Parts: sequence; C-alpha cells; structure tokens
Amino acid sequence: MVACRACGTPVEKFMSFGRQPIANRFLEPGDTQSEYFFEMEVGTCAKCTLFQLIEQPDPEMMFHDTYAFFSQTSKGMQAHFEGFATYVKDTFLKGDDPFVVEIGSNDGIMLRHFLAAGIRHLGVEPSSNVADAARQAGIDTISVFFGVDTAAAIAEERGLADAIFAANVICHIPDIAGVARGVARLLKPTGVFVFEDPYLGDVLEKTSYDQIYDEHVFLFSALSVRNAFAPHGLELIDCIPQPTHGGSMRYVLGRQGQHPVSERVSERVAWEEARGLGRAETFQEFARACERSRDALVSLLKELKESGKKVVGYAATSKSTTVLNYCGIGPDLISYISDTTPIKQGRLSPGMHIPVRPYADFLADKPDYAVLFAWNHRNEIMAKEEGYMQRGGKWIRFVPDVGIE
Ligand code: DWN
Ligand code: SAH
Repeated sequence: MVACRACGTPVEKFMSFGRQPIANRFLEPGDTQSEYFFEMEVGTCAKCTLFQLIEQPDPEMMFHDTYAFFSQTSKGMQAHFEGFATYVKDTFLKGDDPFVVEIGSNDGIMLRHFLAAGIRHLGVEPSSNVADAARQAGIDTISVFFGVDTAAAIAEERGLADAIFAANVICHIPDIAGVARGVARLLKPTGVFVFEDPYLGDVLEKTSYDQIYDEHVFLFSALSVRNAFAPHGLELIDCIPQPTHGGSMRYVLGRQGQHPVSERVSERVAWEEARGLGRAETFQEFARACERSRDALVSLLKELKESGKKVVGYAATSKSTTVLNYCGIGPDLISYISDTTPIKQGRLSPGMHIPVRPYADFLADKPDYAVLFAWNHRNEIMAKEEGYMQRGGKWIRFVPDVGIE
C-alpha cells in the first residue's frame, strides 16, 4: 500500500485505468517507439478522504518547455477567468498596493486582468513555453515549480501576498503539504488562498472518469481540502461550485481564525458525507460505472464502423488520453482528432496514436459523427458548430452517459 500524500495513512486502491501515457505528450510520427507508460491506479485515503493517483510520473515529464495546453484556447474559459479575477479583486483586495501571486498561471489568462488593473502580480509557471506567451503580454512570470522554497524566495524578494490563487493547478502538485507550507509562508496574516479544481462530487455523479490522468494527481472535495490544509494553519472558509471543466469547486482558505467561515462549508461537507465521498463502496460503484461507460462507447464505435460511417474526434484534450487508452480506441475506430492548438496538429495522440489534424480539416471533411472530447466546453462548441449539425453531423457523447445527439 502507498501512503496518502497528505496525511501518510495507507491509501486504499480501488481501480486501475490500465497502462496510460503522458496525457499531453503528442508524438511526432516515427517517435512512437520510446513512449513512456505507467499503470494508472486510483485510491482514496481512509483517514483524510483524499482521492489520488497511486503512481504519478515525475512533474518534469509533464511540465516543461513544450507543454501542449494553452489556457486561452477556450473563449468560455476566457470569460470565466475575467469573472474569477473580478471576484478576487472586489472581495479581497481592499488595501493599498496589493500584491497577488498565481500558481500555474499558464499563458496569463487570469493575470492579464491584474496587469490591466495595475496590480502588482507574479505568475509561477514551470512550463516555460506557455509562460513565454504570458511574458510577451507583459505579465510578470517566473518559470519554476511552486513549493515551499519558491514561496520563501518570493516572500523575501517581493514581500507577502494579499491573495494567492490557482485554477486547475493544485490538483496537479503531488507535494500537497509543500503547497500548504508554501502558502502559509507567503500569505499576509489576513491574506487569502483561492483555488478551483474539478470537483470529486461531479466526477462521481457524471462518471466523468476522463478527469483522471497523469497530471491530475488529486480530485478534491471540501472534506479532503479542509483536512489537507488544516495541519498547516490554513482554514477552509468558503467553497463555491463552478460550472467549469464539467463541475469544479472554488475553495477559499485563510489563516486559522482570521476570517468568518461561510455556512457553505459545513453544508457542503455534510452533503459529501451523506453522499459517501469518503466511503469505499462509493468508489467500487464508480469503478463499475466506468466499466459500463467504456463497454457502451466501444460497442457504439464498432457499430458505426461496421455501418461504414466516418467518425472523428473533436478536440485532443488531456482527458481524451484516458478515454482512448482505457477503452483501447485507436485510428481504426476514430480516423483523426481535430484540434485548434498548433503544437498538437500533425502529431499523434498519446498511447493510441490517432492523428491530430487542424480544425480546418474537420470543417472541410464533413464527418458523419464526432466524439465530443471537449464536452466541458459544450455550450461554446454547440454555438460554433451549428453548420455541422445543420448538414446532419452528429455528436457522440460519453458524459454523463454514452449516446448520440
Ligand atoms: O487541468 C487542465 C485543464 C485546465 O486543461 C490541464 N491539466 C490540461 C487541460 O485539460 P484539457 O486538455 O482536457 O482541457 P480542455 O480545455 O478541455 O481542452 C483543450 C483542448 O481542446 C485544446 O487542445 C483545444 C481544444 N479545443 C478545440 O479544438 N476546439 C477546445 C475548444 C473549446 C474548441 O472549440
Ligand atoms: N491555470 C490554467 C492552467 C491549468 S493547466 C487554467 O486553468 O487554464 C496546469 C498548469 O499548472 C500548467 O500550466 C502547469 O505547467 C502548471 N503547474 C504544474 N505543476 C506546477 C507547480 N508545481 N507549480 C506551478 N505550476 C504548476
């Protein structure tokens, strides 16, 4: 048994998604021989309830100078981060000359709003290519991994932060105690730490197992966040559901006793306990639901192939790597995946080696069916693809169930 990354208690393993590659390592054709794989198993901590990967590849294998995900590829997420920035500014930055730090600031999708408002800011972004995009836009960014040493260095050079925030990042960092100690080192006495991540409750409700891949070492709940940060003097003071990435939660923490605690925290924890978010049976049922989802998707794709239909994938998301490798879906069932990100195009999808082609090919090619891998951006995509649907193009969905629409 492995030890819980937060509290050291043995983690109960409940499921394997089989051999998985690096989710965002899109391969050059001819580069498929040296591909790295790991056994992707998941479990929960019986004590602090933290849902986690049993094994995770080294961070440097995932986050480097050719990281494939640029945050600004989604218009919906651009709008979301404008709202997130406004929330932080209006709620927490009341004093003179505030200083904010974002962990995992990527291409600057959030910090650009602080730059525009003339607020002192710093992005901590280890993937230097996406960080370069932010720097080119004038956003102050350092390319290092956040942890206790980085936090101490920032505190010494620039002073303590009024707000530290992160979106879809804290669930990527295996040393969660290091994150907590770093935040505790860098935060002003009355400062806040605000972060959002995909919510375990939504993943279980929707069987959206594709939120589990190498980068996502944790799927948090209010209960597990409260338990992970309390030993470091950080108290969960609010939790606010978000519609992003198929259902996320925004967690707000402050130093113990410095802020009133919203009723939402106890209400959410009570809901999670009633829903069994820490219980083994809940996860055994989730494992069965994942297997049913896999079998239904594979049967549907095989039927469509037998009837001669042209099926492609829409968006080469990180999440699609889990689906394709867990279900064993290759180019025989999905002829290519269209994606708008230039550095993914012309490459092969991790593990199953489906060609990734430019979005223009999807428009020109007129497939019969497209598997909606970016289901979390559904509204944005449906608005954009009216033409595809009007000429009879259909979607294949696999969250919350497998079907055609
Ligand atoms: O947590 C993470 C989230 C924030 O972003 C990271 N670990 C990695 C990444 O996950 P993802 O790749 O599953 O993210 P998205 O936002 O669901 O998918 C982005 C991909 O989809 C990009 O390659 C662009 C593509 N896309 C597209 O081709 N057409 C996206 C949209 C909205 C589109 O219309
Ligand atoms: N916040 C953005 C990016 C999320 S993708 C958004 O929501 O769209 C996850 C990001 O976290 C990547 O850019 C990755 O390089 C970064 N990251 C991973 N480990 C990190 C760490 N230890 N410290 C800071 N950033 C990290």
